[in-house]
Amino acid sequence: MDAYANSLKGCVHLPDCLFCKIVEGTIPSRKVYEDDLVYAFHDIQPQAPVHLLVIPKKHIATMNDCQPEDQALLGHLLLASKKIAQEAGLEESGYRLVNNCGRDSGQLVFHIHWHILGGEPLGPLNA
Ligand code: DGP
Repeated sequence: MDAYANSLKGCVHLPDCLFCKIVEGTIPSRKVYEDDLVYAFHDIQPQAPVHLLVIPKKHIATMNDCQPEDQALLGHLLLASKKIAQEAGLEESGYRLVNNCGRDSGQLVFHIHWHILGGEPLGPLNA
């Protein structure tokens, strides 16, 4: 992971990407977690009592744009999501981890992200 983190140093953020701006701090956010590779913050339009977004600092637009070299980053992000959910008090009750990919999924922000949703029973996905 150190080698991967080093490879991301100097990683260019896209000037027009909302979530790159949040990582850089030029757009404010309510941060809940940060490490070398990952940033997490409260969603501005919560769909559940707890609604957090977990993003890689590296700009990747969608799941379709992930490459084999992103394997370590994606694994790291999922394990960070577990820790973030635990710290949000969701470990016992459970939570939903959602990635929207592309137009039909409803993806609005094209910087890959995972929603952590919880804090109440969420119901079936197709409800
Ligand atoms: P998606 O539809 O999967 O692309 O979800 C994008 C989410 O991003 C959506 O739930 C609302 C959230 N969002 C959009 N703009 C902002 C913002 O400026 N700040 C924060 N914290 N969240 C945002």
